Amino acid sequence: MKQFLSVKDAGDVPSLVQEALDLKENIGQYSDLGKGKTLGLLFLNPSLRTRMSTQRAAYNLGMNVIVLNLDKDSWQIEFEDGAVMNSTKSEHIKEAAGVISQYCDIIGLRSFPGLVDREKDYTEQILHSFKKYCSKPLISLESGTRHPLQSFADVITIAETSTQAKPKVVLTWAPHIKALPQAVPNSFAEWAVATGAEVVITQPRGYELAPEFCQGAEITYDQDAALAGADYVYVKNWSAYREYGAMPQVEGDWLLTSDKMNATNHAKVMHCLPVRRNVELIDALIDGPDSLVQVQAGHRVTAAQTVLKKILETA
Ligand code: AN0
Ligand code: CP
Repeated sequence: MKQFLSVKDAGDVPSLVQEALDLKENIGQYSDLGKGKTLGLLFLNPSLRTRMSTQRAAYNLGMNVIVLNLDKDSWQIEFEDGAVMNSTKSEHIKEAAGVISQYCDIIGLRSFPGLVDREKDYTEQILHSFKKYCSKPLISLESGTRHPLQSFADVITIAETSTQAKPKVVLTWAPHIKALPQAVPNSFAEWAVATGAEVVITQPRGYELAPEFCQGAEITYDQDAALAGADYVYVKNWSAYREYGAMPQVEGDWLLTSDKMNATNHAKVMHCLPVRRNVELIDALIDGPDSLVQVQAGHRVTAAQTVLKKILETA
């Protein structure tokens, strides 16, 4: 594996998931593989899970880790080629990426979308600038349009807990108080489809995801119909793609209830976290016996360690 920016870098997803489950059984098996190698984790936005799980995964492989909060602790970076840098941005990505590539053997980057300029977010300007100017393998720690390490952990979680070859996996929009990226649902949809699951996406009118991420999934505005017979219900809020970054008014009540869950096949409840309790998902479902949220978070280490191992083996 040369990079990990999307499901396209995963190869055959069911085999990669199996490799991850095998690695989980023997997490210390490759503790020397990354000896003498350094992972750089660069954050332009906050993180709990991604930061700690990827760091832990690197330690499990014997790597050193340097974490840098690029948004707070470093110079503000200019990403436009040809920019006249006479304002607040002190360093160009060309220099920064070249320097970081000398200090690190693998580089992880988190860069959330601005949710203002769809073109800028969906062409992945920041991620692609790093890719262009870094000379080392790049891992996405959530970019403008995708969160592949999260989605990989999610499909590992489904594979580990599923009793069916083709579970019904429902991705449902949930309420929130502020506009969130589409990265998690975009990414989850493409990974879940790649596992061969039956994938249904349900959202209110105005919240349709970009079609390129939903190929192979069924899409409905009817949450009840989507939930019928579901084996997994993945809950997530996102802002509008069409009216980019907006939060169009919603008809009906999209908050999942225990009553609504009665229509499912004793479905497991998933969320990538962080979750706003009783806004996005009710206490009873987060804390209930069918909640997988902690298992998903645990698998962030499995996912990151599998990706790092495969990159180290290729390098
Ligand atoms: C972010 C998002 O929705 O993309 C990160 C999730 C992993 N969530 C929030 O900002 C709450
Ligand atoms: N799920 C996830 O990526 O969490 P963090 O934003 O805390 O890393």
